[in-house]
Amino acid sequence: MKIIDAKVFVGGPGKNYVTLKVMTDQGVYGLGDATLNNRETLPAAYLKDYLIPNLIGRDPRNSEDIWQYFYRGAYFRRGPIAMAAFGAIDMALWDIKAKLAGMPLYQLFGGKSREGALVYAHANGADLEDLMDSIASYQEQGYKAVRVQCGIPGMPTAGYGVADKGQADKQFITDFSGIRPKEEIWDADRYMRFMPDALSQIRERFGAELKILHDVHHRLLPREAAEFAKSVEHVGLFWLEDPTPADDQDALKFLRQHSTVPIAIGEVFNSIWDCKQLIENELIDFIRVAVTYAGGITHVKRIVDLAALHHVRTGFHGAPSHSPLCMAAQAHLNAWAPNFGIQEYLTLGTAECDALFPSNHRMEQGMMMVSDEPGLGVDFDEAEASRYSYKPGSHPVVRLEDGTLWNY
Ligand code: CS2
Ligand code: MG
Repeated sequence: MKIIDAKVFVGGPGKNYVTLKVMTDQGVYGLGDATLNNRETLPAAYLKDYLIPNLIGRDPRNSEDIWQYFYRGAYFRRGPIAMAAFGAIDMALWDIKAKLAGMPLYQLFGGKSREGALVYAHANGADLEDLMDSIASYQEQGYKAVRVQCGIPGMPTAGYGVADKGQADKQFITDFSGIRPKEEIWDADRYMRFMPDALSQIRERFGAELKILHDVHHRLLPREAAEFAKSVEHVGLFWLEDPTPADDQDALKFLRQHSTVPIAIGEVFNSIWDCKQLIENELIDFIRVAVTYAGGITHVKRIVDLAALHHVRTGFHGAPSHSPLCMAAQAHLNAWAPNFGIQEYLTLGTAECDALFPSNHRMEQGMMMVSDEPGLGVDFDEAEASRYSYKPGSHPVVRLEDGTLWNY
């Protein structure tokens, strides 16, 4: 069996999905995702200029050897662009393998460990009142877990993950007004004064059952993060996400000495080497890698297995920018992983997106139900794809009030 061709498509409804289609001489094809948010053209170029010419002619069933060939063959290790491109090929090859077996992908990992995967939605508000309404609306839709982000009084710009007043139901995706990032202001003091009490009020209003998550988005210093974590312990958070940038993995030891709040880190990591120390030293409780950004199923499954040895559960990244193909790969891992924790979920569900990526993956009462179709269980409509093209966009950058550059 041989790979005879592969094509890359860039575009989508309000997003720049990078979709890879790998064709074989037996008519079976596989789909993979290389959507690196805000840098989409780069994995697409890597795929077109280097990887696809070296993929044609290979046996698609040898996904491990093909992964090693590209990873080791690059000589220069890791990096989000390369790992997203390898990830797309890897996903497509697992899709082909499972289609050949006539089984949904999770069967090749060891079958189902659960019927549905718990997901969390994104509630937000320009102020606490808006945020409370947003949480209530997700609860009414059946969500059992909600990430809560709130505008901070006195802070000149809204803050990470927060929409304008009354706009909380708008999904946060890239700003497509141009390639030059907007700027936001961060003020740790105002945040530390406001957010712990806001979280207490949310717990009081919604009661013990709601799983509450909060994302600091890499903005605190290690000492501030430890103080913050300590001050929200009584809230009983499901997790506190990215309290510090985590480039300095040792810094998390300090936080751990001061608080038992569950910590989730990893959405910016792209290999097992980025999280090995955090996992082996049991400094985190949830690993947040995405199948696309971290080299595909072959590599992420290794991370999940390492995490399982250290009581670290999964909480795969699933921001609005993630393609339904990445979400499907994660749905199959979620169905199997003995150490599954939760899944961030925002991608599926718009009519245009469903038309581009038809699938039977579905949401039921705050749980993601995996498709039983052979393979990843997602198709790609090329006629729909021809309606979309690449749109330049960017994440904001963040500064302190005096102009110092900070972490988005
Ligand atoms: C985030 C993301 O989903 C999350 O938890 O932190 O929204 C992140 O900002 C984006 O994925 C960046 O591309
Ligand atoms: Mg995050």
